Amino acid sequence: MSLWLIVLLDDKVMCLANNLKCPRRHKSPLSLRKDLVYLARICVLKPILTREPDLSLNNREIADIFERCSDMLQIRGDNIHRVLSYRRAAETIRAVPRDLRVISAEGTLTDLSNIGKTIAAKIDEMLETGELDFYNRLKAEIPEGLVEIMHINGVGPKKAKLFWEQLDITDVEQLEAAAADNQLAGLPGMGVKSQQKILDGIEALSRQTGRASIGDALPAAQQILDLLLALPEAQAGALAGSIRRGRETIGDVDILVASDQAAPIMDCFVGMENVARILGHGPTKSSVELLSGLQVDVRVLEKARWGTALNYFTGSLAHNVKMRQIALDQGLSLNEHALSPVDDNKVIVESAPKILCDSEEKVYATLGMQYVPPELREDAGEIEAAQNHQLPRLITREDIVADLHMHTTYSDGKDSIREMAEACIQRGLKYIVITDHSRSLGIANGLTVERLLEQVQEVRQVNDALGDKIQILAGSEVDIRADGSLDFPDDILAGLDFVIASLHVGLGQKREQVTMRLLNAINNPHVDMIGHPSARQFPNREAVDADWDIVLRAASESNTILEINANPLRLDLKPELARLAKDMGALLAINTDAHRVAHLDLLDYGITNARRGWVEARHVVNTWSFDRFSAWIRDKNQ
Ligand code: DGT
Ligand code: CA
Ligand code: CA
Ligand code: ZN
Repeated sequence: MSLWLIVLLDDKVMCLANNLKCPRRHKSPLSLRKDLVYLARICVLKPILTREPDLSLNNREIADIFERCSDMLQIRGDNIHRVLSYRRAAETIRAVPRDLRVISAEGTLTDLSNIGKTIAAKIDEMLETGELDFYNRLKAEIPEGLVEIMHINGVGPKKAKLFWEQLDITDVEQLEAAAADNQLAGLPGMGVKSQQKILDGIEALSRQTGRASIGDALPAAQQILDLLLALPEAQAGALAGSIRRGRETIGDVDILVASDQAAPIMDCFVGMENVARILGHGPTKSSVELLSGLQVDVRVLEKARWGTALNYFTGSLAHNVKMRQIALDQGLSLNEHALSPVDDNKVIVESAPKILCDSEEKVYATLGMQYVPPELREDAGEIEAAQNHQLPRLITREDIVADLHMHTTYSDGKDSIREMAEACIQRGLKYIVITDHSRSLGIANGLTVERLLEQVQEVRQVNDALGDKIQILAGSEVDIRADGSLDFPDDILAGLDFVIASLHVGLGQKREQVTMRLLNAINNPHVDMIGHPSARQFPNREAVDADWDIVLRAASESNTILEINANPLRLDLKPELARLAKDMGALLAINTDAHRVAHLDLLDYGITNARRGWVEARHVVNTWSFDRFSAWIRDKNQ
């Protein structure tokens, strides 16, 4: 800890001593002063950060506890707002890029969204004692095993409570035994069918590998939607739920179809070849599990109610709850069927005509709001922005004219420079950078200096051969080594058009070390972009632990681009960090990191991810013309 602080301070002292050669190229004396204030703050906080022994819980553990509190409150039957307040706090905490210990020491916990005084006090309690009294009391009241039970498909909070109260069931094993013994079927609201469904749910639980990546779920979902839309009875159809909002991982796929005749659509759906088991087959709603393990729900509804239904089933739950409140404030009850006038006691007036919405636009317009793109519907400020007609103009596929990160047969790619370039021409790109791996990445066939220089020659040749159709630049994806140094010497980097620095090794290092490595790369004047900055990979590789607040700000200060890697197994920067980065004035780029021609089509996942981070075209450099981009790199590399 102290070591890198001194390194940083030295850096600043150099800035002060020699304004001409500031290694971080501070834009102004003012921003330099801000840095110093910031560092002073960190120094004051240092004793807190290095306190030992450390009882306090980390961000993830605190989020987990809040989530369990939320589940237990829901089982107890508490008010939905209270249930959601803990769930939202957990989500916020999972997304904050900074250490809660630091934020707490600053006294700014309540500046975080969804963290009020009560939650903040509970965070402080966990940081100080490593425990939460509120959670301990809940555990004494409600057996913890019920939380797992409630997440079984076909159970939910109400039934978990029922089984506990009626049969004293407190864990999954007991539930399975009771179901096998036919004890559940006789309970109120239960039957043989729902009992079997729970047994299936328990079996699914044991097979479950967690949530699906959007890269696996989206093609499968789109195929089913296309199949259903081809039926003559289908009038319209859409994906809903988390997959429509573009979340990185998908719990289950939700599909809506508008039709007057639901039966043929239900039959077609449950009869598909790739169905492993039918979880439910009702008149207007069915669920299946595909052979891949993915679960899919299809609902059929009237076209006249399309807007309210699509809005409801797109979610998120937190977005819906706020929408319903806004409607109530205007004397309307909003659900999936309609907007219905209510009386002063918020009871629906049956005699009053309901407002049917056949489009989502109509739902939002009726409530006096701007249409909210699905990617933003997470109750992260979009509701208020839509009410004030101040939503951002999110980036689209059409804005992108370049790809700054791709591999070829020189390292671990499968196609040649020319094949990649021609495929990019077909996709309408105006310029690209070839960026193979550097030498120390042996497993990725990283390039030696000699082979890199050879490759630069070939890039120039292909560029000449393809003329005006596309501009091809010569670059490298240089490894940030475990000690923070870069894998090619500066004079080699200086000879390239564009340099990406990326973390591939030493990903389990401590926060201070990882932060120091990223800062080193960012502060190297030859580095133009940090590739997939957090190095996360679904499903298994967690993001590195870094002080993102410092890293993003350093990138912004030094004009180093931060990548949004479009590969659905990466999606890195994640949306929350992309949003923070652009708010800090950092430049972003959305790239495919293609290792073969087909990967170039993964760009849309990156666009969706950027949109979830509220990113607009003006924040993204590969929307720039080639002239603007080449002027920028010339300027930056001087
Ligand atoms: P997932 O499947 O875990 O990736 O996430 P979602 O958002 O797709 O959640 P899911 O499949 O449980 O439900 C789809 C949408 O339906 C959800 O985003 C909001 C809506 N929804 C589900 N349950 C409720 C509810 O109890 N109240 C309200 N207002 N909306 C709900
Ligand atoms: Ca879902
Ligand atoms: Ca669902
Ligand atoms: Zn790469």
